[in-house]
Amino acid sequence: MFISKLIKKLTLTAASSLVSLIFLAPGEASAASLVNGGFAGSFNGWQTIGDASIQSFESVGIDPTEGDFQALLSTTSRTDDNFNLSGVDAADVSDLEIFLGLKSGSLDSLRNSGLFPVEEGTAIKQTFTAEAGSTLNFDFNFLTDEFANSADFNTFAFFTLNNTANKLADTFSNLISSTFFDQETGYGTFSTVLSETGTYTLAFGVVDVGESYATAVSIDNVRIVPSNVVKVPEPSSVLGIFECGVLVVGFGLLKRQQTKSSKAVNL
Ligand SMILES: [Ca+2]
Ligand SMILES: [Ca+2]
Repeated sequence: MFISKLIKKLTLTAASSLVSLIFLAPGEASAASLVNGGFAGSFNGWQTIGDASIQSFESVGIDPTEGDFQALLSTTSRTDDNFNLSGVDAADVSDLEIFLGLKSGSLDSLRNSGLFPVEEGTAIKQTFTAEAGSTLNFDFNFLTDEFANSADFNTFAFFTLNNTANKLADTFSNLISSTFFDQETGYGTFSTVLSETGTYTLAFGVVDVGESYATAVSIDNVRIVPSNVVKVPEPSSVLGIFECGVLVVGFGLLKRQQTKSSKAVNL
């Protein structure tokens, strides 16, 4: 009896080890939560193509919305003008589309006016996992030396989520004067709810159109806000139902949630 139990136990142990090995097999992509959404001095966690750099207020006169640094992506190659900041040329549109997992022509289809096609630009991307119902938020500032409402040179910034491209801003957006470029939108926040639990690839980019003037987008404070906010009962009803110890835990959670919420909207 003892022997058979021992054999059964050993078999189960071996089986569970095998399961562990299967799930931890090397080479498996193990996407994790989004990291370095504030671009804290580097592109750690992000992949880049083209003229992508980390910039501070001191370096470009654009105030990041989180911490001391932000990502700045531009449409410029080193021979274009003086705005190339990374020493890496902007990438040809076909290379950008491959990097972003987009079908050929996808970026040009976002350009809804004008004579000239999308030519080159810059993008960054990161793959992460998120729970259904969580909210993706990020801050962006579109900057350009192109003329406002430039139909033929309507350079633009965009983001992609799981290989679908969406325009963020172009020369028809509301622009104000800028210090580093001629005009900018100023930082705004984009938010979208992630409907499914799973793996997401998020990318940001900017492209020029024909011989348009230098354009850029700065990105900061990319963050995922979970939806699983624990609802804490009103203190009056808690007193009638729960022990004092539970009440203390409840208030602790409430305080944490409030801190989290205020962080999420504090731009
Ligand atoms: Ca930052
Ligand atoms: Ca260019």
